[in-house]
Amino acid sequence: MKHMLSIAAVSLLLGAGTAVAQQSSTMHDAHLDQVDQNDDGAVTQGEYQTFMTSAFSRLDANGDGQLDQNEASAVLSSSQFGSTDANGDGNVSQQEFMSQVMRDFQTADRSGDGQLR
Ligand SMILES: [Ca+2]
Ligand SMILES: [Ca+2]
Ligand SMILES: [Ca+2]
Repeated sequence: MKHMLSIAAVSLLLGAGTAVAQQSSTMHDAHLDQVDQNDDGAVTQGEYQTFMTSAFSRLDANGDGQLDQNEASAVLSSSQFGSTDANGDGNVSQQEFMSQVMRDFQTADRSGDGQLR
């Protein structure tokens, strides 16, 4: 899970975070809550995808559909940026971003039921 995007960081970025101190690298209930739109205690792939799509738009400050390293720096370390930038053009496109975060979802979903809880 070391390449996992920090949901904590993304949540904070979206302005939903209340506890700045909780910069845990593991997914914490408080952060999952913000992704869990229907509050059923589980984050489905769809909820995660919606959350991350909106995170991408917020990160993309200049709205060109790509994250440069500066835009991504709030949630990606430079080594994470490098591994997310699949075609190595120095920008993370929405497709690259989503394919990375959906891989992260599958990694985190150890039980393989398509839900994080
Ligand atoms: Ca849910
Ligand atoms: Ca951009
Ligand atoms: Ca790229």
